[in-house]
Amino acid sequence: MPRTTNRLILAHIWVSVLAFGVAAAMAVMQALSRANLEVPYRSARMYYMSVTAHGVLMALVFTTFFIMALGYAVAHRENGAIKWPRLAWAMFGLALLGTTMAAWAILTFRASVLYTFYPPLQAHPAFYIGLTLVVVASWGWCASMIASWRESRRRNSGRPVSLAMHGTTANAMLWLLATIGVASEMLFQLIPWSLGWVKTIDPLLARMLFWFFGHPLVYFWLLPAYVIWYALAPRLAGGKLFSEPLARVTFTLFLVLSTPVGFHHQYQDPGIPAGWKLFHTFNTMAISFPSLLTAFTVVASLEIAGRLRGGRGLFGWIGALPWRDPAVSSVLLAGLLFMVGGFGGSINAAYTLNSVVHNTAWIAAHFHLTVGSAAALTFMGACYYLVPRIAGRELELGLLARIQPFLWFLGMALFSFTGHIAGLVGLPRRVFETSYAGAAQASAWQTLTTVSALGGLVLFASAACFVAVILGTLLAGKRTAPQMIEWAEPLSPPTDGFRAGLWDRLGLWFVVAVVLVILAYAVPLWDVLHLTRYGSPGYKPF
Ligand code: HAS
Ligand code: CU
Repeated sequence: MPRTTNRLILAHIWVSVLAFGVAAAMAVMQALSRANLEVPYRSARMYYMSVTAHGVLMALVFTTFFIMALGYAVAHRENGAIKWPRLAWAMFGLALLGTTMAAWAILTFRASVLYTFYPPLQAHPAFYIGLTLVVVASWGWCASMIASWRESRRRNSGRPVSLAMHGTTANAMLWLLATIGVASEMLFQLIPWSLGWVKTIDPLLARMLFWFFGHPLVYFWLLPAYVIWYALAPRLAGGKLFSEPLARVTFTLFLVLSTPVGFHHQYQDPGIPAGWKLFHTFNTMAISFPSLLTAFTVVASLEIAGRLRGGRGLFGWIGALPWRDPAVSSVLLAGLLFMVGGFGGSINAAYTLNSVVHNTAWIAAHFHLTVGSAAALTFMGACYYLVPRIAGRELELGLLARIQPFLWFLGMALFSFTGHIAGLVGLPRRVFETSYAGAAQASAWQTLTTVSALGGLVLFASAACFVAVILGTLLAGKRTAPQMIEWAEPLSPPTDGFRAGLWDRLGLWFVVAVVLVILAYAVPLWDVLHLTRYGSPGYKPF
């Protein structure tokens, strides 16, 4: 690999891992605070600053920088070079500048608006402008991915591009479509309002634009994890990918169906007719389907690996898998947690059940099993494989790397399973203290929040292991020659019928996705823009 591509990828990994470390430290304080334990400097002001920093740094910075790093590694593996390296570096600089601006605003208490930044809570303009810069930079990454995909198709003259490139490109296209929502919200609403150019803002319109972006955002996190589950994990586990065509279909379905579902975050919002909410519900049910396909294909691939390694009987193959390899155990454990988290997602998506769980601790528990486990744990495991290969160094602190995924699993189980139950008995999400001045009802969740806090401590131990291993490897690992990534072989090669595959034509499916988005959003957006609207001034409670 040319050194400049390696450096580019490692620069992204550095930002990603450092953001992760800071965000993990913030999380401990939050978990202890919600268990009503006295921690130094505990106050509502500190809590909401910390939750904002944790959400933004974990969900938006750690993930996005890792996803860009992985994308460049995939594109490099595909074509032997990445497209437009200068642009890639410029976009890295822009994303870093944006991150620094947003982080400054948050850490100086000027942007305690949480990672969804719902108005009328108002932040310093640097927060909105900073995040907008990160989004603009990510568009440069998307262009590079799509250009790499096109080049690979040209060079392969008709043969399909690698599955990893297919999945990464579907994700880049999905992201381009999704970010139209947040870019509009930033440019037409939040930035002019935070600068004082307009006095009021329409929260409903802002929420619609946010969730237009916010739901596909979750698949922007998930698809790189799926790239690793399909294209890397079967090989690392010692097996083959069960069905490559099914895997390709999965990524294409995500491109088509990820965006027209945003109202499942707004079931309880006024101003959106029930019929439109129902349409988004149907689409939500449809978007669960590619994850069910994934559960089937990935588990079948793992079974092949387990049996090739000598596993016998109905479940014997599970024990035969290489659980001691952290790049594999992280995928296995992330998948197990995602089974629970994904099932919870289907509950969220049902209107009547949503009214029980909306805005409760259940939701925070749901997304710690999805983005916090399916995506984050997979990314950490992938780092153990990628970083030594790209940096040309041996993995340091191997023992810590080996126990880290298990600690994460244990911590997340303690944190999230209790969170789900606490949500069902009524504990709201995003409250700073949960004793309600000793109200009788609050005793229902006191034990649960204590166990949850214990989970938070275990998670922190796991996070510390991860940061130590990666920084140790980058700074002190024994030098070796950089190595290429090796993708998993399919069980049977793509057939001729599939080669002409409709599912590979991502440009066409992008157009289908746009049409579906117009169907799902045009009328409700038009209504919000044309009916009588009420603006709100900004609020800064802290
Ligand atoms: Fe969600 C809220 C519905 C998936 C993230 N979600 C959130 C929020 C976040 C989030 C961050 O309908 C909170 C937003 C906020 O702050 O307000 N979600 C769903 C549905 C799915 C789903 C239907 N969510 C995700 C993923 C996320 C994510 C993925 C991040 C990466 N979610 C909702 C709804 C809400 C919501 C409502 C709004 C709630 C409210 O009221 O506010 C589906 O995509 C899930 C499908 C998944 C499955 C699981 C398949 C299982 C697999 C595992 C295979 C196992 C293996 C392991 C490989 C059906 C693939 C094998 C191991 C061995 C040992 C053999
Ligand atoms: Cu969603």
